[in-house]
Amino acid sequence: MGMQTTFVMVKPDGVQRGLVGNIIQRFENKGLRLVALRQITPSLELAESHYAVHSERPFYSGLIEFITSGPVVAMAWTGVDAISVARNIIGPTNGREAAPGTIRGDFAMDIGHNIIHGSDGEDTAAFELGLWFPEGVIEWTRDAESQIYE
Ligand code: D4T
Repeated sequence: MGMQTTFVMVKPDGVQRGLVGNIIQRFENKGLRLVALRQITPSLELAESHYAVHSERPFYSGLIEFITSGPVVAMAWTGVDAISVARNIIGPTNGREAAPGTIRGDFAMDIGHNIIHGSDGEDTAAFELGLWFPEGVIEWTRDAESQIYE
């Protein structure tokens, strides 16, 4: 158990379907802390770097075409065990098999158009955070009380 920062990205289908707010709400509600946020239409270079691990897979070219098809919302979330916590909020890859209550279980019907990506381990998270947020993330503490009362 320890503090981690994970990379999460709402894919073009999630952005086009207007799910960004609902998705951010789930991570905030859980108690994770948003430490970076960026909307971007990924370049071919960025998409190929992100999915380099899948470059030999049969679905790779379709995946690259999809991820570069429009804006995505890239985020970094911090918390204890944030990588596995985020994966649990997201649900398994195939939306038809994902349990209701997870993002994919609630919104996705397809393995390719599955709304959202989340890093699957510490090495991946470090790589993806560096790739999407080369300028780093924001250091801050969540403290609602000090905002509610002046
Ligand atoms: P990501 O990486 O997007 O969070 O998804 P997962 O971690 O849940 O799934 P993955 O790495 O196995 O797949 C990466 C990405 O490729 C798409 N994909 C996957 C696809 O289009 N067809 C397929 O058969 C598979 C396995 C979906 C997610």
